[in-house]
Amino acid sequence: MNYVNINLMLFAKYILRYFILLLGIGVVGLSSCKPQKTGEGVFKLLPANETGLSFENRNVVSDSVNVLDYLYFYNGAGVATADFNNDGLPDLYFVSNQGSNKLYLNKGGMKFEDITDKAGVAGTGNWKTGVTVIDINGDGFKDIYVSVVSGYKTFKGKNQLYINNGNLTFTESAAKYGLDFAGLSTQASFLIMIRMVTWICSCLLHQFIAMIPMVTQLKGLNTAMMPAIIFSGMTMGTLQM
Ligand SMILES: [Ca+2]
Ligand SMILES: [Ca+2]
Repeated sequence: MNYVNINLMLFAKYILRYFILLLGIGVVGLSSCKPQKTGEGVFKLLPANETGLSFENRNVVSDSVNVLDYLYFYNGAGVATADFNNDGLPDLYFVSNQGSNKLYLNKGGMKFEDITDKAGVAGTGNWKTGVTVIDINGDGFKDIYVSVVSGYKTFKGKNQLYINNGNLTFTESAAKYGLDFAGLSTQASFLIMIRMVTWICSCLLHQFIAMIPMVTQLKGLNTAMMPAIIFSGMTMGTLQM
């Protein structure tokens, strides 16, 4: 066997190995490329008749309210998730531009119950735009703040604050808290908490010795003052601290 024949044999050997490797990759690739049905993948689509989540934000076009006259017609209205009854399961609150808002209680096992009517959180106003959840009165139960557009075209209404009564019913209290804003609201952000934390941290860093009396002072802060502080920064529906 001469030198040329040896090289040809080695070349054929490498080609065979390369072919077997490609064949293996092809087999693995084909086996992993089975066609997927609709709803399969990282997430699984659950139908409304299984979950009970049948909310739909259906906007009705009219001569006075449409996307040509109102650019934000199809912007949607928003959804919030929070544990409103403190049972460890996140509940869902959907906002409808023109229809009824919906509160769904999480029953576990991806099953939800529409408790909007008995909770009293359907919302008012004919163009609702957003929702923010915050425990505004610090009682351990999450409250709901709904933003509403008014004063433009046929839009009427005021922002609403639904205070959680702790038994899956709510009491609309926006006027009581000074948060019944009427205007071009889109979405509220309660940034006061961030500002307060920043302020506390700053104080702790720069005035470490005064830490104890300062915290004591904060604990004594009348929580009823907080909404007034928050609202003082609101301009055209946007909270600006
Ligand atoms: Ca819950
Ligand atoms: Ca609360």
